[in-house]
Amino acid sequence: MALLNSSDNLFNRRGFLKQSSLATFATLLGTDIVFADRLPKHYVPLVFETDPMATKHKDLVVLNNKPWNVETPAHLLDDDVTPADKFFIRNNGLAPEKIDVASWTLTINGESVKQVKTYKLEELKKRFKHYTYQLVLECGGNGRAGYFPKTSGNQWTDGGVGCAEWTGVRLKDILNDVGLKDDAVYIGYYGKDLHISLDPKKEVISRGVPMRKALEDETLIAWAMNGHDIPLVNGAPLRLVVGGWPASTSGKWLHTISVRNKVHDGAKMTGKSYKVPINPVEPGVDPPEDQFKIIESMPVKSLITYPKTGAMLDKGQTLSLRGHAWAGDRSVREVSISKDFGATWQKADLKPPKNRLAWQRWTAEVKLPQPGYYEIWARATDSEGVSQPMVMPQWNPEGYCNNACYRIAVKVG
Ligand SMILES: Nc1nc2c(c(=O)[nH]1)N[C@H]1C(S)=C(S)[C@@H](COP(=O)(O)O)O[C@H]1N2
Ligand SMILES: [Mo]
Repeated sequence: MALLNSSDNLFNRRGFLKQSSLATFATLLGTDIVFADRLPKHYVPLVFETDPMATKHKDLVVLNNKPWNVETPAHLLDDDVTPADKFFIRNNGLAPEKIDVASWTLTINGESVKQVKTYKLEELKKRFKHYTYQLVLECGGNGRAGYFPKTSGNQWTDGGVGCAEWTGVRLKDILNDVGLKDDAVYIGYYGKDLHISLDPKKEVISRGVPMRKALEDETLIAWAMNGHDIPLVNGAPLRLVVGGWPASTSGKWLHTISVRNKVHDGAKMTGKSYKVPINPVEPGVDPPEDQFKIIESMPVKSLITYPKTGAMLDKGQTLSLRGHAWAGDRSVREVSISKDFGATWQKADLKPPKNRLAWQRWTAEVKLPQPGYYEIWARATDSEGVSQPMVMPQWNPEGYCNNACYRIAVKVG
């Protein structure tokens, strides 16, 4: 699917498909392209042009299609549970073209397993108890567009987040079945996507979490999203789901989990990826690598999902607002709304989460005194008393964890 527009890497200098690209296509297709030698210049076989957006809501916003990075406008995140067609996409490479569910396996290996074990997907479903949780996945780079100075990477505004209902087995049940050595400290995942260069030896992304997070009840190896197969672009047929942490830890197209005796050192665990400076830096300052730490739980955040920004109200009409709030590993204690640029705040009605690590619904009724322009700001506070910043939070060179208050514009006629 996502091979569309990766063409720069596919062709040789004369514009014909490289031998290596042809070999990759054959592997992905599970068969040869007959007449491959007659393909026109710069021609990508149709089967690889399938658009992942075909399965998504038409108003999702494509930030990048090479690889696919697609966000959800806030007003489309209004459902209690995010439907699959409104769930954001963040690919670092090229999604596998073909997945064979019947032969799909999960291998557990690494320095810290007592034995290497491989399970067929069917076996996982049969042998272990099933669990369903609503879990928030938020890209570590969500909100990046709000940082000044600008940081490089996909310019996510607010829509790199969703809370779907995931069904699968607990990672801890599988690890328990495999047997761990005492020195296990971290897990790392491996998925079946392909590096954007099409070099099969290059890893796309292979991240992980410390054992304490891996062994939480809600950390799932999931095959279903909202009661249906996971969409291919979101990681079918099997993915890791780690709620509350950067969604980069939730490996898609999962085939292997390694249990490590050190911090996992796969692609995007090293360098500055998904890390922030240990000590706050002045905006624009990029310290050396050894002064960075890995992002763990995501910060408290909220969205106004109704109405959409730009709403028009009649004079005297009460503004009915709603949205969601979430706080990484924590819960949300309070959501407050301001109609006067933060001078005064009114408490919203806040529901408890469906389960730990799910987002929480909030609603509020706001009276607007007279015709004119207003801004409505929403601010959540987590269970430890930490609130969202009004404007830009601590700047960091990679542009992660922007949890500034969400705002909408409203006019009363
Ligand atoms: N195999 C694999 N897993 C992956 C990725 C990827 O590119 N390849 N992207 C990660 C990142 S950075 C994010 S934010 C989430 C996005 O999940 P989604 O596309 O289902 O929204 O998947 C994570 N898991
Ligand atoms: Mo991400």
